[in-house]
Amino acid sequence: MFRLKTITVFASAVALSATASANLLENSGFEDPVVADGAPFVGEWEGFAGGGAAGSGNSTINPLSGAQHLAANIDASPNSFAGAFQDEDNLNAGDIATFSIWALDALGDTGSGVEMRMEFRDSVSDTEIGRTINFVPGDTLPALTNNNYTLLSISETIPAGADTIRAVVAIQSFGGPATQSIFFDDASLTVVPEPASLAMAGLGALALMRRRK
Ligand SMILES: [Ca+2]
Ligand SMILES: [Ca+2]
Repeated sequence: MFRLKTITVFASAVALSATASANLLENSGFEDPVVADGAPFVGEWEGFAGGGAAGSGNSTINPLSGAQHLAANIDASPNSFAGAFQDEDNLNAGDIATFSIWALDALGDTGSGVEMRMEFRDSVSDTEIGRTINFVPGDTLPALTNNNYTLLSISETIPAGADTIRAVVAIQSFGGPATQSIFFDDASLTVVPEPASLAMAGLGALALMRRRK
């Protein structure tokens, strides 16, 4: 009898581990305006740009879905950058976060300056705890083309002390001046509970069952 209950608890823990959260990002398809109005950064995309004729914002030229996407553009000025980010708060350290977004190289001959990352922050002290490396298509991610959108995706465990993820996509010319135009659409940020907390939840349920037995 006891052995049967143990198997049941284990099976439920396995089922939980495969369940990711719903998409935590708002305006994930860029159908609503990308803003540039400062904090807060939760619930909306904040566009940013600097250097040369850089800019980012909504575009209707070639969306992956819906009527709009995010377009990030820079000219051949050195040290230019453009992109957008969004914060998601009330997260749990130890959970595994996955940030993904579809991207297309509108000019067909660049893309090396595209990057995506997650910045892990503490909302109380408003400081950065850490960040993923910059994931660059053609290096750690699939190279972009100008024909089809390519899915870019990164996963990392939320570090201790962090309760917020800043999901960032951008293009830049820090490696050398280059005119670039990248389209982004259908972003996603999901979390799955850390395996350790799942095991603890399973043990808790097991202890409860043993007490009731
Ligand atoms: Ca869209
Ligand atoms: Ca804002």
